[in-house]
Amino acid sequence: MAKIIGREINNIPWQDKPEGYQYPVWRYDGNPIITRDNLFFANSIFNSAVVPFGDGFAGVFRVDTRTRDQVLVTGFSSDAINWKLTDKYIFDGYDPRLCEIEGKYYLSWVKLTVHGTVIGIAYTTDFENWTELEEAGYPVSRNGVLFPRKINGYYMMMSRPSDTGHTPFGDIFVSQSKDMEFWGHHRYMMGAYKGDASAWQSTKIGAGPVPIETDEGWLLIYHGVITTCNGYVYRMGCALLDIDEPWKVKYRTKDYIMAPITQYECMGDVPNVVFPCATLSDAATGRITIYYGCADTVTGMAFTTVDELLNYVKENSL
Ligand code: BMA
Repeated sequence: MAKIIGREINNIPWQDKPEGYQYPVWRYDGNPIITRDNLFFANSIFNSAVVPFGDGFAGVFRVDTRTRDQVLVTGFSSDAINWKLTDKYIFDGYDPRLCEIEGKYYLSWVKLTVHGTVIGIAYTTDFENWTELEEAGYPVSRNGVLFPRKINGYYMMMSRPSDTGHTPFGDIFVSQSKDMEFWGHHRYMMGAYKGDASAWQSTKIGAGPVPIETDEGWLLIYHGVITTCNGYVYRMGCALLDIDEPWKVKYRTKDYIMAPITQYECMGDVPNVVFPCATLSDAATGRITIYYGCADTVTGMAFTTVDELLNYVKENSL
């Protein structure tokens, strides 16, 4: 078994892979786990981030309100399936990721400014009080995702330079910082794949959850987009990155690992979207639970293991 380097989470949500199921990621049979019914002012609650916190779990949730404002709220859970969301907005914006580094929980998200979207960064230790840091770079950028430890003395963050619209292009870059304030040493990591060999990721890609450290490298789950007659379709892939120079991609899935196929992934405010923003992973068992937005409307959960993903990416690599 490949090893996850990280904490044990013995109460990680889990269901075994269904008998006869052929693919590396399978859905929770109680999906969706979060809907607009979780908050009276919500139009939709999706693309959200969770982490272990105390004896349970905490999260930052993307809520599009009933005025269609985009805000982030906190939430708490003892089992990581049933969530109690607060009605306090912590920031405007969308697509939060949460990353624990040296006892602080860092939030990176798509912050809205008059000049376009930027990567906002803030941290908390208690999910009550937040300290906002300098924005990481200038507009327009999205999908800012931190690595969970310093690498060779640098904090590292992936991001995806964008435009002010629905961005018909997009590649992943890695930036480095000594202090979480000044970012530089930018490196290209990987881009949309031009060609039929892997058309599901031919328009744009973006980092998903915080990467998982393994004894074989960083395991990254990301989203890939294709343009169809009916608009964009968002699917999930994964890649294995070099442990010391994570802009070096060792393997990357040719086939996707998950696509919108259920009713709650294919119907909603934006149909045909699965958008992963967080995982929980258990170093003892290799289990990984993925949290993902479904059709920009509700939040779902899916399961895999470190071996399922590593075997799949090696056997199906571009
Ligand atoms: C992206 C982001 C995501 C969203 C996706 C599909 O550009 O805005 O929040 O899930 O589009 O609409």
